[in-house]
Amino acid sequence: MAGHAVTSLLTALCLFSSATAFPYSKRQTLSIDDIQKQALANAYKVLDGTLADGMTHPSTCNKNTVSVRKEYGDLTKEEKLEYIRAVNCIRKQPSKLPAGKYPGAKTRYDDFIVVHMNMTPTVHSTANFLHWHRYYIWAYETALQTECGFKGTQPYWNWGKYTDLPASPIFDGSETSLGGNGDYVQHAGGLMGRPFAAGNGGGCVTKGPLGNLTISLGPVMGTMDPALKIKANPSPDGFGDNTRCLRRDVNNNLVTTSLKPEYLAAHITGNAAIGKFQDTLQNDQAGKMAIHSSGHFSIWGDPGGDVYVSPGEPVFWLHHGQLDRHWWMWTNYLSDQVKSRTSMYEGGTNWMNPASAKGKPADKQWLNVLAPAGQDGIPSNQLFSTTAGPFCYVYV
Ligand SMILES: [Cu+2]
Repeated sequence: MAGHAVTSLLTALCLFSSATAFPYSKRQTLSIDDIQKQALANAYKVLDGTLADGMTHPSTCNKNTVSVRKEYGDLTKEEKLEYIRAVNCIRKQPSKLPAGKYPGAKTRYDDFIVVHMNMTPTVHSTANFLHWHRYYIWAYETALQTECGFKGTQPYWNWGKYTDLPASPIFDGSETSLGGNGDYVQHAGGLMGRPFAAGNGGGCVTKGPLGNLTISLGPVMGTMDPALKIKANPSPDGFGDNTRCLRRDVNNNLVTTSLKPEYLAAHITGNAAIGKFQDTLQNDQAGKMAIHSSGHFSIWGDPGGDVYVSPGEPVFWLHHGQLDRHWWMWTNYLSDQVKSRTSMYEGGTNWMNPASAKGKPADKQWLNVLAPAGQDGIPSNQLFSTTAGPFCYVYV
């Protein structure tokens, strides 16, 4: 009897002191890891036909064939080296753009930058922002696979995972990183009217397997300290040849604020409509930098901090991979919402023109020379699911 009473008391104490150890479903707030787990479980249900999301899923995309995108730090050493090899390869392949039209486009990698520069006003703060970037990242992953024999999938950077970003597996400068931080140069912080502390970089990236990278396109909308005197492009549109080093100022200003796991989870659970979800993703919120910008400005530098030319930063693809995952989690984590969220579409068609036409789900999206054969001009409503239309992948 006494023993039972003691056990009950201990149980009661435990309930108060560590409620999270118990299935306290009503009070429990979902963590970002819970959201990821639920989203993946539902994505697999969609694939095996036990949960309808309103899309047609090709029979060629199933549990056995679906590809899996992983977090960079979760890749094995061999997987990291294979990704780095493929990135270095695409940076050496010839451009497929019309010769002479874009003098700064020297390689196949540059093609990805040019297309982004051309499309910037119509794919940011617009209805197709998430859709077009999903399609764009997939085209990059596909180019790595088909043009450089890449055997893996596009990795992502889980924003909240590294509280010391320069020391993370992505930026630590080791042979398995995507290059180190920029070398330290004295430079001012401050970012487009926001207070922003300068990090310990600011100079050229010289360490790591992607060290001594150069960039030729841009800048168009640079955000680094003008005192660094980053060379202006000979052409006002940024397409001229302006070969210079790639700079970074990888910093910890945002990884423990607007990119921390609790904040990301609250963003997903707190915004039920796509318009609100997109806007709060892209616009600063109550003194916190927007989540999308926070990823870019945690890397910063040139061209990483330039909205037009940012894909010239090799970690752009990991950041936007995570952005795509964030949307994928939001779409899929609630089984009774999967169908409605999969088709939600809202917003305008031109960032620079608030009076631009409303985007329609049937609007075609374009990748020009980046699209694999027969895969250009896909309507947004075929880009809603990562296992329909041209896609067949999930995130783990
Ligand atoms: Cu973009």
